[in-house]
Amino acid sequence: MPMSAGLETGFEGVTLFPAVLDGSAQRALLAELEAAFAQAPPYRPTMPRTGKPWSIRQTNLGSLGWLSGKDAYYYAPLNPLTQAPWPAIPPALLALWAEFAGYEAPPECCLANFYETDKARMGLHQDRDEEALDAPVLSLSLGDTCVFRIGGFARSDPTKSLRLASGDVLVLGGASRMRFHGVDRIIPASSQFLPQGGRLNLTLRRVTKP
Ligand code: MD3
Ligand code: FE
Repeated sequence: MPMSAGLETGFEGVTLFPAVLDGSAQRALLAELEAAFAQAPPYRPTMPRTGKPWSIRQTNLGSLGWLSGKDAYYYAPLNPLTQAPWPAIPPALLALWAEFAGYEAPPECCLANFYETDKARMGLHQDRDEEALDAPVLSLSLGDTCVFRIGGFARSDPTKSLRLASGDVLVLGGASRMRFHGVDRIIPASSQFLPQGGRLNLTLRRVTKP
């Protein structure tokens, strides 16, 4: 059971748990993540088909990585840049999943999104490449606050904005698992946590059916 109730967001199945990790827990986790990122360096993906570069960089941890291929998005057990398995998901992130996700099986993918400049954003999209759509998605934000947007089940449905700050956990499950969502912008210098500034998002997903 989560230690705090979490904030209702107005969307059933979408719960914000503010400041779950305090500064020292965030620093301990970041040290572990940096060791993992040295093994699997962040890269700039390109959009399938168009080849347009993303404004963010990405890498993965866990048994399956989420990748943007030439023709489609896909999950793969090896890092195509190194041919090595992705680094393990740190225990502190697995513990967040155990506490907040309420799912029978552990996450298989931790996608790390690096929003390094105030130009970095993520357009409205759905997460639909997973088989286990009954599992929630859990997101941990580190560094600068972002303006996150969540909408309905069609791109043109009305949306609402939420601010996600360093240490916040957002859980997206149930009927809301397939809602369109994205990141409009990063608020520069809103946190001192990351030495270079910017925002680091860790998204935990169950990919296969347990
Ligand atoms: C799924 N990342 O990696 S948090 C993504 O902040 C992604 O980097 C954003 O969207 C980020 O796919 C947002 C993850 C998230 C948030 C809301 C969702 C996943 C969601 C709502 C419904 C389904
Ligand atoms: Fe997403």
